[in-house]
Amino acid sequence: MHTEQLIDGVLKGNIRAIARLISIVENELPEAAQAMRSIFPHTGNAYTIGFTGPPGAGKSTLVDKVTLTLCRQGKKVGIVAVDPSSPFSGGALLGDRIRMRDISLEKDVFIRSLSTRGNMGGLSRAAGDIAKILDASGKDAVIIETVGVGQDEVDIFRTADTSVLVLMPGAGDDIQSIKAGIMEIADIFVVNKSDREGADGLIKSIQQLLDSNPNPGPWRPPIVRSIAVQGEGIDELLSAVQSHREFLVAGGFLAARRKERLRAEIIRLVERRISKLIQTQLRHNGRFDALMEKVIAREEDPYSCIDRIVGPLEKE
Ligand SMILES: Nc1nc2c(ncn2[C@@H]2O[C@H](COP(=O)(O)OP(=O)(O)O)[C@@H](O)[C@H]2O)c(=O)[nH]1
Ligand SMILES: [Mg+2]
Repeated sequence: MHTEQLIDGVLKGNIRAIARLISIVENELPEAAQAMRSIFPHTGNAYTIGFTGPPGAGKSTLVDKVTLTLCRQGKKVGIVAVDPSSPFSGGALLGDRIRMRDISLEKDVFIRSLSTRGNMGGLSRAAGDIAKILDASGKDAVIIETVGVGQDEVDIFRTADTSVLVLMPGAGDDIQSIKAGIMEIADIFVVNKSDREGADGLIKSIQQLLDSNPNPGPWRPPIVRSIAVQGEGIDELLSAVQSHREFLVAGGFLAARRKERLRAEIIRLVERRISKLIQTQLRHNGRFDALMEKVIAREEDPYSCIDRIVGPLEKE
């Protein structure tokens, strides 16, 4: 399939074309950059919802039910599930697949699971690109599920229009164990597994945390109680997402958020390219090794060594 045809298929929502383009981008094949360029003008229409939280909190189950509800409303949904702890064909993802079976059969849903494959730095970029592809393919909503553990996952979580943090009662120190950074960017809290003991206590501690914020923003994150396995709380969650969306649009925050996101993405790409450039240049002409020898012999210090490497770039 030619790239042009492929793009055409993606824009029409063709499942095979979407899958093909995703693997091209994931594997960083030569045609990936041009393809991403071509689809970019067609992005920006889907609403992006991020789900994160500790493993086992019920994110996949919630995403499953939320997707089902959205599908019943006639919406098209794309899902990117990022789980760095399990390889692509691993047990956890297989479990996710099985649980998501009832929705993947419905047309207009596209699910893609991603694992790190040893490349942490590339994960957020891949997830972001896949979200863009799903957006361009005409999905109304793109859902990104990540495990809230590392910086990469926080970066992915940040790419959402609405960020949902899923917690459950009885997970040790409760919210103390969750990264502070993640608490701060959550737009909606979900206390899942409310059928278990401790849900009220967890809600109270989230409330206390929100109350203790010295600089509360104009949006007070609501706390939704759910029992995902029984489908309880899904409508409440979706209406909380809707309210947040309306809040963002009315205040002009959605455009601001998306602008900030693009800015950060461009900066990341520039950094990546510059860093690649420097690495290949250093490796190729052997100058770095020569400089290193001088530093080791104390004929040159590391700081002037850096000047010698970066200096020529700064002159441009
Ligand atoms: N008791 C109870 N179990 C749940 C609930 N939601 C999910 N589970 C179960 O918790 C386990 C982990 O759920 P999963 O959605 O895979 O969590 P994830 O790791 O956050 O994606 C599964 O066995 C689910 O069936 C709930 O509300 N109550
Ligand atoms: Mg999951």
